[in-house]
Amino acid sequence: MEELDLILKEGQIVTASDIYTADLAISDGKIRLIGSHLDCTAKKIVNAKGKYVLPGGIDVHTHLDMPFGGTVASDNFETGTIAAACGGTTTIVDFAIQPQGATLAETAAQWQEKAAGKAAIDYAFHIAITDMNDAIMKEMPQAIQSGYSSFKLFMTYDGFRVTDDTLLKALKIAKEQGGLVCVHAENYYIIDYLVKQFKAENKNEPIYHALSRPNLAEAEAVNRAITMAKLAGAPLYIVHLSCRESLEELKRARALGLPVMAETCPQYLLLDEDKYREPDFAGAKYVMSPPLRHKESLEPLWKGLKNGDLQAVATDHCPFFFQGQKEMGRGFFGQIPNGAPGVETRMMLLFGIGVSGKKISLQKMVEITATNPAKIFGMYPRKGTIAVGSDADLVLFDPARSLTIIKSILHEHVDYTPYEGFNIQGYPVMTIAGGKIVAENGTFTGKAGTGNFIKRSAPVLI
Ligand code: DUC
Ligand code: ZN
Ligand code: ZN
Repeated sequence: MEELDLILKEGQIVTASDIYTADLAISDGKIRLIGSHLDCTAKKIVNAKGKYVLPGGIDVHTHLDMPFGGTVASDNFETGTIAAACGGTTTIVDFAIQPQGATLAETAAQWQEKAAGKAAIDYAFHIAITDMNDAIMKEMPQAIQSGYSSFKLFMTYDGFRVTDDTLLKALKIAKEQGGLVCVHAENYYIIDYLVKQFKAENKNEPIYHALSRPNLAEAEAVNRAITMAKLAGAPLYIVHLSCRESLEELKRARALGLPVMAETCPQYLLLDEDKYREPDFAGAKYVMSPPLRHKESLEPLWKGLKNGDLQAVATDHCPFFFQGQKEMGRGFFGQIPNGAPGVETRMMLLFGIGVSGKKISLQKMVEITATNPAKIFGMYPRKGTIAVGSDADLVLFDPARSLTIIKSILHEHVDYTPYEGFNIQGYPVMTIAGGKIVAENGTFTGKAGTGNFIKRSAPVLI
């Protein structure tokens, strides 16, 4: 047998279905052996006793180096993936946003260039179609063949949004070609009307961002997207589902047996709209779309995860500096760049609050942070589980370590974290990506540029 690179001794291996004690051996970036008291040697041996060994996190919703709202998201593929690695995430699926007039191939090439030589962990791309026409529709099958098997369509945002007929056509093509359409579901007209009304009334503070995007504006669009998917006979994935009204629409669709899936994000599980009322314009830190919701939505979303109504937790990591970027909107909430950081904190929050707080089980955490994302986005079983032959992408959690999250311990290239002061029980003490230790105790030990592009296959519907 070839020489092994790394053995993790006596860790508690956690998958979406099991927890058991075993040794785990790695070589050439793959998991080679799992068993008790493996009788072999390796270049490096790690004592994993007392630690949980989880599949590395897969974050299927990031925006790195993205031009948006008159500025550019502040993490690039180097800083963003280093932050991800330090937080226990080993694969991201970022959004390649189609510039107006560009082909899908040009869009993909542009984002490949942003990531090449920079990414510290593996990466893939959804293509966000913002300028749909017949030629783009004809290009969708080729994009799917090339490993870009999911598309995002925005139902709101000037310059990005598509009309319902376009959504319907895209869903049909995706269905025929083994692709998946993801939607940002918010009703454009409700938001446009309310934003204009608040502006006319000189209501310019961050709280009006939330008030101009009510729960029903999301739930209506979720319902409409589900209707289109039903008409097309196509699967659908709803990104950043944020409130209980939308969850009700999702549950109704799934109860009918429709292949509709959705993610929520840590911010919708842990933060609420009171944040927009923080003094000195600090509420701008939380301006994102959809906005943070009333407290009433938090528990239903946790319950939705627990019960399997919601399939995944991603971050919508889209950081902008408070100083100089968020401040662009001091005079009017509509000019605050939409987005907040989160790629580094997702896994520690889900473990440290979700699992330790008994809101979800450890296996559920694996399911929603790795296994389901890998299945839905065509990477399973190469990724998303711990099995012989799978990529050696792992995160070790020490359940005994407690920590208060503060910006200075994080690597996200931005001047704040929405989770400042959050106390967590359990911490990702080691991240292994492609068989290499890339982070240890919050320090990056890997190398930028070693991440690989992952070509994705058709979705597995769950
Ligand atoms: N929402 C955000 O808050 N930022 C980026 C894009 C999005 O949909
Ligand atoms: Zn979105
Ligand atoms: Zn997004």
